[in-house]
Amino acid sequence: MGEYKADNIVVLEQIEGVRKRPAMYIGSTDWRGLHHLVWEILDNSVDEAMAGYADKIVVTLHTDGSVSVEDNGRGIPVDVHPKTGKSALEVVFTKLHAGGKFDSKAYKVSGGLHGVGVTVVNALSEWLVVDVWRDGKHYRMRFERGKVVEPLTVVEEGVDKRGTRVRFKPDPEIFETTKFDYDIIYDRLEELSYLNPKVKFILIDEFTGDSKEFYSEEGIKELLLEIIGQAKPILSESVYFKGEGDSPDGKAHLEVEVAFQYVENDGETIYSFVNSIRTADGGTHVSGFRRGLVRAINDLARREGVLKDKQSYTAEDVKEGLRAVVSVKLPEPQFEGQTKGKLGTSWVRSVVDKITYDAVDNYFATRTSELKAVLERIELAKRAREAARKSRELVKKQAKRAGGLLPGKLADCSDKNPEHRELFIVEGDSAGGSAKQARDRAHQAILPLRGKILNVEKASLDKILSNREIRDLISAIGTGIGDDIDLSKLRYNKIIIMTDADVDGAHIRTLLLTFFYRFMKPLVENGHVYIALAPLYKVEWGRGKNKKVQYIYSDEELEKLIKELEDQGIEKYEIQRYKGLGEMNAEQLWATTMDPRRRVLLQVTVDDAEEANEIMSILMGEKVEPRRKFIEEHALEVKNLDI
Ligand code: 0RA
Repeated sequence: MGEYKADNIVVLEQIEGVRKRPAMYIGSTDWRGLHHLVWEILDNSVDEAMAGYADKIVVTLHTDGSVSVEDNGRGIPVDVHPKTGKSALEVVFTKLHAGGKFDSKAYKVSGGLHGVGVTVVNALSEWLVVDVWRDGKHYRMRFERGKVVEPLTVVEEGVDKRGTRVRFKPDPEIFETTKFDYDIIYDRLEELSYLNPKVKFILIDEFTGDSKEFYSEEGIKELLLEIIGQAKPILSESVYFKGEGDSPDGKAHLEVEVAFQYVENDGETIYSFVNSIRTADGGTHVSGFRRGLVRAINDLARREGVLKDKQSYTAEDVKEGLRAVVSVKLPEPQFEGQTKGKLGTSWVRSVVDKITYDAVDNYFATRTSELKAVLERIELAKRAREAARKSRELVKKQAKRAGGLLPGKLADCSDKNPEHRELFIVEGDSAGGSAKQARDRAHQAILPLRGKILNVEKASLDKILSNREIRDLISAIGTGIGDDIDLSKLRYNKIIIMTDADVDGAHIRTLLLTFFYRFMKPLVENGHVYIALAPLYKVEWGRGKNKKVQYIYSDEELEKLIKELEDQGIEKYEIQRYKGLGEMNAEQLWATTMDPRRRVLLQVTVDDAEEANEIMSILMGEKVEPRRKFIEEHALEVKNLDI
């Protein structure tokens, strides 16, 4: 019995220790630490499912502030250890790093950010109740702040249900907040459903009555489809492979699972996981995948004769259009970085590299036409990158020439103070001509752009940058572009896009905005970019001294004015519809669109960079239809009216 007492003292001391320094075990006592408790409990049920014994996991947010996780697995063992007289269940919930079979690799694959054990959850809960259904019985045990308050008892016999339910209420003495967030748990379960295919995850919110089911038949292949979204794939189906390997010392085993695809859109997206935990900043598993892919692609391209012996594609070329999910499992992963979102375990890199190389090499060995499509995509990225670099250099060179050589078409203004200067970007030479006549020469500069040159359906980046008109624009603005942008060199305080109020005008305006967003974002962020609103109609009425003229900027406004006029008994009025800026004479253009006292300017802002980025990718995307539709619907929806 002495042994039993000593053991109990150790258990109580351990619980004390966890409650004294909770952050040591769960990272923090804020909302992050709070949700960590759920992940911890969830991990155990997921492990049971991964071992093939459970296929359903239900998470419930209860109105008493507790949360429960229930699975239909084998049920936590309840057999009593003869020496201590304690059940296996009690040991699992009261001893830190419970030894024996619960720690064995066969049962526990996780451990990483989580994996501190359910004892920690128990110690940090006001109360915790475990229900186990196995061997035809329903068992229950209850704890408070880590200590047993109701011993293991059989609540019911003759039941054929199997499984485990852990329900706990976080201790408000420990946590800054004890309110669980539906959305956070929702996201995690969705992610888990992709990482653990064929397992049904259910989330129930008893506060609202909401519930949600997550199920994936094909796992990360389906997650990859989510990531690809509307983008157009290059390969007829995504590449999928699995592999395993060992650490050099032979002590650790690694499992790798990858799905990838190439799409027509630019950029690279890789979702990566370690032991089912998202690694937002990648790490050695991701760099191993990239390296293996680049090596395989280069060797395949050489074999195909697409590359000569000495040529090769760089990682930069290979990543354009790449969409991938990389998931690895290994014991005791090391995490790095501020938010521990990066895998640091270095031997993982070479193992994933080799597995990737072999799998990609093998996959394309028999799929020549698919390989050719990918190589074409990569070649395109390489050329685009080279063209972009060349034109950046050209722009830089231009800017370096004494005072910067200004484009010939630019009708510059005379005031030297950039604060007072405005640049009008005008669509078409004829409107440009009127604008030059109409302007206030001291403060307003005019740069006419030939619309049809910009009006390309598939305006790829290199096309935009090698475009004469765009280069003129860059020279006129003076700041340079991209990472080298220097706002102190900005030659105009206001850059005003002045295009026709029709679909073509909207298209050109959108291309210009896309350009500003991609290459001169700080200009947008600092509110230097505007859209000039051109009138759609001119309405005239009255005679002689009573003659009245009003410019109208929308159809609703026109309807309103006509109603007003007719209400006033004015039967005779004349409506002129402007089809384009070119139709207006200089005087009219000044009065309606350029005179700072009368014009309507819309300031272009990027207050939500992510949202804007998404919009831009629709606009820049490969699919013409959604883009055209979007442009027509949203082109004039710009915030901040500056009249
Ligand atoms: C170890 C052995 C056995 C079941 C479990 C662990 C188990 C643990 C958890 C935690 C949450 N749900 C769980 N389900 C099962 C079973 C040993 C046996 O029956 O032979």
